[in-house]
Amino acid sequence: MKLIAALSTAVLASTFSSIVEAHTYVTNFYVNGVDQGNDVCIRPYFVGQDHWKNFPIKDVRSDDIRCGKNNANTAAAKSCSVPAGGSLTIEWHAGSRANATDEIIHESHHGPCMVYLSPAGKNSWVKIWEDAANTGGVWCTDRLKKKRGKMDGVVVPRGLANGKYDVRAEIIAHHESDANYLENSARGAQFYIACLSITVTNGGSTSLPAGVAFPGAYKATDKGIHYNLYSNWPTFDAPYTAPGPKVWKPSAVAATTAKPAATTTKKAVTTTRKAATTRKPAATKKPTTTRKPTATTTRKPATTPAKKVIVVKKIIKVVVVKKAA
Ligand SMILES: [Cu+2]
Repeated sequence: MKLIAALSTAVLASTFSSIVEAHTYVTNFYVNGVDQGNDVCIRPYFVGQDHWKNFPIKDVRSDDIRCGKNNANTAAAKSCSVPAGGSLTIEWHAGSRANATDEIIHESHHGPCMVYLSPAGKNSWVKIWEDAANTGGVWCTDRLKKKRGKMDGVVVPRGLANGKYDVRAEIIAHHESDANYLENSARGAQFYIACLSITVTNGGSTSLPAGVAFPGAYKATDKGIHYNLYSNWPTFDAPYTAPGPKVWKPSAVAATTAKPAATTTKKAVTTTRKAATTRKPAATKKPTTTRKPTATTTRKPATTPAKKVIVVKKIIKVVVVKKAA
């Protein structure tokens, strides 16, 4: 019995290996370039008789589109600490990471890569990074193969509030997405997904904006999903637009960190009062145009400190003169 079981798994493994190695999954996760260990902080992939961990998800209406097969509401055993502003590197493989010639993802699999962030367990995903460029028919998947599977360039926004977050990393393979999955479930776009757990430290006061839900964010008919990779080979349908929301630009973060600028404007207001007699003519002309006010408010802080210095210098001089006297 044991022998038969061993034989059957061996046969299964050998028949599956060629298909299995065509796909991709995440094995490792790095924080600021430091490998956190095999499978660490990654939701464990589901493995079943008819599903291997590198298998794609295809139905965007399924809960599986959130974090992979049967993983919508699971959690990683550990959450990795990442300082706000720190970098995340997500390493993908088709088969074994120990195999130096692992193909990472099959050469037929071309498509974009995306990374989303959500407060832990909230299913409110904000896209923080994407590589959807397909210049000359070279996609993120092709670049990934050259980098030995390392999806890099992902940064946790500076100023993001401390706390636990879920990271959703995704690759879409378009080699069969000229077909719409809803019309032909044997084909369609293939989604490779991994969810990671991170704990942000050294953060600021910026919370994530409202995100999108999975399922919900994608439709099988989205232009970046039902997409014909071969229509204009090798230039493809450039420019390609990835599905989902646009990448969140942490300009919101810059705005919160720029608070000191807001306080200097207040000071500028008080100094303008003093200077009101000399500048009034210019001030009355300016309101007619709509754009100038921003220009004037930004310029004012630059001139006021200098003026203040002069005033302070004068005061000091007076004090010095008085003391000397
Ligand atoms: Cu595949």
